[in-house]
Order: sequence, then structure tokens, then C-alpha cells
Amino acid sequence: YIIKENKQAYHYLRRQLERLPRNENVKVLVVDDSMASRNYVSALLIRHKYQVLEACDGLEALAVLKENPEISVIITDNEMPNMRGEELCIEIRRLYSDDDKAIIGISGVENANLSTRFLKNGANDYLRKPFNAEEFYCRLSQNVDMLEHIQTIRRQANTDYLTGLPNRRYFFDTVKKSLKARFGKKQHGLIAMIDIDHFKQVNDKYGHDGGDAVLESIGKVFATHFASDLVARLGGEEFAIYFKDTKPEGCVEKLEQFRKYLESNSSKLTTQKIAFTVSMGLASQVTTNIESLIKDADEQLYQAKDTGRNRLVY
Ligand code: GH3
Ligand code: MG
Ligand code: MG
Ligand code: MG
Ligand code: MG
Repeated sequence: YIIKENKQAYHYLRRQLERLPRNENVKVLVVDDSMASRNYVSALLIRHKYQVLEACDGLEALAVLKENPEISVIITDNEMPNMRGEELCIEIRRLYSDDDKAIIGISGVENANLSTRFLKNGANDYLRKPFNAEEFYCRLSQNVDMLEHIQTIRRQANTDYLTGLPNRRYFFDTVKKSLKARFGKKQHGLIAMIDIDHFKQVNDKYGHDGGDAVLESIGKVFATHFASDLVARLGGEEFAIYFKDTKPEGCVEKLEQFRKYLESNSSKLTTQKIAFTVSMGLASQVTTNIESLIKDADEQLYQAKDTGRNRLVY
């Protein structure tokens, strides 16, 4: 009947049904000192297949969050012993990035100022008690959508479209942080620069699509050969690796294996059977300066090109 008579209700129901499989991966924390309220909210969540965790006050909520970092939505009451919901908001915003977690406050109708305080303290939304189930699901799924959009945009901003590898922006951000930590421990930072040999000839002979296919295929080889290191496409046919190792020996071995693998197998990687090799430079410094490490690795790479290509210089 609803479906026939009311287009809006029909679209709403369809959207909610489409969301059920997604909801199974969304963890929601319900914070309320009243067991009856907790049970009510949890039952609504479970009916729409959300994963539910519960806490009976702010302190317990913080402990549960610490244990379950994948929780993405917190629905919190305000009046609770130990720590009020509005204080819990401040703590969550202090400890976690606001693109990772959405907070929905629950306020009574009798207290209009509370919803404002929730929002000022970092909540994304609030529900007025007593709330109806449809409004609850709408507000919740809008907040989950928002978090998913932010994650998608963040992933895209950090990823190279062609190879799927991390891009220059992600590489620089991550390596700068790691170098700082290593410098404090007097550990070496190790970066390799890798450049495909005579790539212009690949493009000339096989066309731009052939060149792209080589870039895509080398991306996969990087991902398997340097699974525990950070590989990025810095631009064009140039790649960089930041090593988990703090000593050069292991890196040299891995790079040599990678080079030899390509030397013998590169033509099997593309449908056009394009053979190619790479030149590599490795630099090792105790420094916080990523530019100086890259410049050093680039100089070694230049030596590798100059002395015949298809080799590692360090
Ligand atoms: P060398 O061994 O000295 O590195 O020679 P090379 O030809 O690889 O060097 P060069 O840096 O002069 O040429 C790189 C070429 O890579 C030029 C450019 O057209 C091509 N290139 C850059 N980005 C892409 C891309 O995304 N796709 C394709 N197909 N080609 C690209
Ligand atoms: Mg309460
Ligand atoms: Mg180049
Ligand atoms: Mg090149
Ligand atoms: Mg060049």
C-alpha cells in the first residue's frame, strides 16, 4: 500500500534496503547509562544490521573506542555518571580525527541548549528524545555516507590513478613523519629511486597505451616485491621506495631481486609482450630532510643510467 501510494516512502524504503549489506561493516557505539534506552537504540541498529557495541558512561565509551578503533559512529546520551555526553564529545575530538568518527548526541526536548552544546563540542548531529525510528535511520545513514565520502576522497587524493600505488603527496607526508621518528632514534632512513630505462622508446614503439600497460604492470610487481615497504609513483615513469629496513643490506638484496625479476620476466607482464628494465639509486642517511635523501638517491640513479642502465647504484 505504502509503495503504491507514496513515492517518497518507496524511495526511502528502497534506499534503506540497499544499505543493509553495507551496514554490516559499520560499527556503532551506543553510550547511555540507562539500560532501557541502550537496549532501545541497539535494537533499532540491529534491525538494520549495524554492528553494535555498548557503554554505560563516557569513561567506558573511551575504553571501548580504544579497544575498537574501527568504530565509526558514536551515539551518546548526555546525562550520565562520571562523564557527560557533551564532555565525551570533546574527548573524542581530542583523541580521534573527525573524518574517522561521527558523533550523534541524544538530547531531551526539554533542553534546547543541549543540542547546540553537542554540536559546538564536535557532535555531527543530534536526536531529540523521544525520536522516531525513521528519523533515526535517516540521520545515521547520512552520517555514515559522509564518512564514506571523506574516506573515498582521501584515498583518491593519496593514490596514483594509473598504477593504484600511493602518490607523491602520500609518500612525502608519510616519509617525513617516519624520518622524524627515526632521527630521534638515530636510525637511518633509506630511499630508493627507480626509473624505467628508455621509456620513451617504449612509447614510440608501442604507443602511449603500451607505455601505460608497462606502468600498470610494474605497479603490481612493486606491490609484491616490496609488500612491507612504501612504494610510490612520484610521476611519469619514476618511482620511489621508502624502506622499512634501517640498514642498507636488506634493501640492496630486495632491489637486486626486483631488478633481476624484471630483466627476465618483464615481457611476460603485458599483452604486447614489452620487455623493459629499470635503473635504481639507493640512499641512506640519518636525517629529517626527505629532499636531501631523494637528491642523494637521484644522484646514484644518474650514475646507474650513466654506467649502462639496468643496475643499482648505492
Ligand atoms: P632513460 O633511460 O634515460 O630514463 O630514458 P627515458 O626514455 O625513460 O627517459 P625520459 O625521462 O626522457 O622519458 C620518460 C618518458 O616517459 C617521457 C614521457 O612521455 C613518458 N611518460 C611520462 N608519463 C607517462 C605516462 O603516464 N604514460 C606513458 N605512456 N608515458 C609517460
Ligand atoms: Mg542518561
Ligand atoms: Mg624519467
Ligand atoms: Mg626513464
Ligand atoms: Mg631520463
